[in-house]
Order: sequence, then C-alpha cells, then structure tokens
Amino acid sequence: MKIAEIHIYSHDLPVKNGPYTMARAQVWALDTTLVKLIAENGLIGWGETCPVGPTYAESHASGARAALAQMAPDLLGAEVSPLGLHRRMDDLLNGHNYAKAAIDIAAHDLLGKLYGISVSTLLGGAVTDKVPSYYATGIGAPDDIASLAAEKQAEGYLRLQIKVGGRPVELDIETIRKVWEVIGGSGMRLAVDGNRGWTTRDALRVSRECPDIPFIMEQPCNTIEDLQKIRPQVGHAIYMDENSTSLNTIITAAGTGLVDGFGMKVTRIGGLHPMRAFRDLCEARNLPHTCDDSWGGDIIAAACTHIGATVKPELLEGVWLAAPYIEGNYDPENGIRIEGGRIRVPTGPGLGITPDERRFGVPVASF
Ligand code: 0XW
Ligand code: MG
Repeated sequence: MKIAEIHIYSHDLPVKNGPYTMARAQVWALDTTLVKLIAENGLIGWGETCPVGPTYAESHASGARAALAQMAPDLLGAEVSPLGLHRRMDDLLNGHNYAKAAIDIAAHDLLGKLYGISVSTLLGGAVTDKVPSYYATGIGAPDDIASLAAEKQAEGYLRLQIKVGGRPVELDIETIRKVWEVIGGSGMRLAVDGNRGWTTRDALRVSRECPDIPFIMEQPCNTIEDLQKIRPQVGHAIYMDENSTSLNTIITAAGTGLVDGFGMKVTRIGGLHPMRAFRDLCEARNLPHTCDDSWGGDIIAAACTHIGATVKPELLEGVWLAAPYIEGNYDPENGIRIEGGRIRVPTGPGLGITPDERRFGVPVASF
C-alpha cells in the first residue's frame, strides 16, 4: 500500500473555560494540524499534531505545517510502513519529531484499516479495553485547586497532576499541602508538574518542606543538567517530561538512573513507532510513564489511548487527553471520551474513529 495523496489542515481548538495555564505558558486556543493520507487503494488514514502553544516545547503549529510541507512531496509513492517512513522522513528533514508524528499516526491508521485490526493490535496488542486517564489542573489558587482535586476524585480519577511554577514557591507548597489534605489516604496518586518553571533552589525547597507527601515531581526544572543537580538531593521521585525529546535522550535518562519515570508525549518522540520502543525500554527498566500528548482532538486522543492500552498496567500512569478542555468531538459517534476517569479503547480498524472532515474546512496544503 503506497501513499497517493497528502492533505494538511489547520483547525482551531478553543480552550473550554480558558485559558489553560502552566508555569511558562497560558493558552486560550490551540491551532491543531491534521494530516490526511490517501493510499493508492483509496483507504484514508488520519494523523494529528498539536503543540500546546509555542513555548511549551520546541514546537509550534506553523512549524509543524512547514515541516510537513517540506517532506510531503517526497513521501508520495512511499510504502505505508512506519519503519520505512521514519527512515525516509529522517533522510528528508533533521529533527521535527512532532511533525513526523502526524504522518506516523496516519500510517498506523491506514495499516490498521488495511489489515482490519486496531492500532493497539498493531502495536503489540491491547491488554485492557479501558485505560485510566489522569486529570491535569492548571495553575491556580491553593483552595481552588484543592476543591478541583475533590471534584476529580469524586468523578473517579485515580491520579491527579497539579501545576506549579512561575509564581512564589510558597504558593506552590501551600497548594500541594491543601490538595494532599483532600486526597491523602484516598488512593489517588499525585504528580506535581513544574513544566520547567522551578529553579533548582525551588525544587530542593519543595522536596525538603513536603517530605511527608508522596508526590512525584514532574519536569521540575528547565534542563537535564538541572535534573542531574537536584537528583541526589531530593527525597521525591523525578519524572522527565519536556526534556525527553527523543529515544536517544530517554535511553540515557533511563540508563543512568536520572529519573524514576516519564510524562511522555506521543508526538514529541515522533509518533507511535518510537513510542512503542519507548514503552518497551521503560518496561525493561520497570519505569512508570504516561501516554499523553500536549493537546489535540480525537485523532491524538485515539493514538494515545491505543498505545496506552498496550502498556503493562502497573507501569501505566494514565493517558491524558485534552478532551475535558475541548468542546465536542471530531467523530460525533465514536469520539474518544473520558468517563469516570477511564477511556474506552476504540475497537474499529485503525484508530477506530472517523473524523467528520467538514469540521476542518479546505486543506492548507495538498500534495
Ligand atoms: C498536562 N499535560 C499533559 C497537558 C499540557 O500539554 C501539559 C502536559 C504536561 O504534563 O506537561
Ligand atoms: Mg508534564
């Protein structure tokens, strides 16, 4: 099965009850990029990539489309095989994993449709029909985040991620304490995500002042060097998120014992094919991780859910979706939804969703 046509779309996703606030970013609406691959046999595969604004990672919406347009002419006629496509894309463009991920996801969708199997089967096989999600708050006042924690726990979420950083660290400490007063002892797990926003000084202080609260510290500081610096001094487990930009970085972080787990984004490492290798490396080192993306609609949500369904359950920290912050679904019938803190794994072939492409308008580029 060969690629016959590539269409690229841009689609606006306003943030429900926005903005969404993190240590270094505030977003009101996201500009997502959709890729439609049409194969020579007429089958259609969908991919998506949606950076959560231009400062969260080294990625931005128009960058994704420029990178896709750079590669697309030379992908026409290519065999729809994830391994071959990755090698071809790497020969055409250095880096830009987050753009390559949209092609990778669409290729998995196409292959699943060709063989009549779901993407999770392609990725090794689902071990569950429902994956746990986790709820991620934005930055907020300690009392507000504590009541949100109570609400999400009542909804059935088993894990909560709270955002910190970009403000006086005393407020972060107060937020952590108030949230733990609400969820401590309930079994709900806690991640404290600095989104690169703390100095090493702040991270050391938080760990020192909250030794009784068993949260994991997610991407507390900006760089790998910062993580290396705090690692021997903190009493809390450290998860890497934004710094884990490639399999190469992950091998070093896992292999040197720098981190205890990962907040992982499917598009950041280039899509489902590298994500599968990441999953297996983590399993070999017994490292827990999430299967998320930074943002995106049903296509990204389906991709994250399929890979999440193949992870050893004890190591899966959850599949985060932007769904709670988005109005509606691309696929009104089989769109991906979170119910009681869990996500049903789509059963249809490929990604198992059929986007209503009228929502996306005309392509911004076609090849
Ligand atoms: C909570 N998320 C999965 C959503 C935003 O993109 C940030 C991200 C994270 O964990 O950093
Ligand atoms: Mg994170």
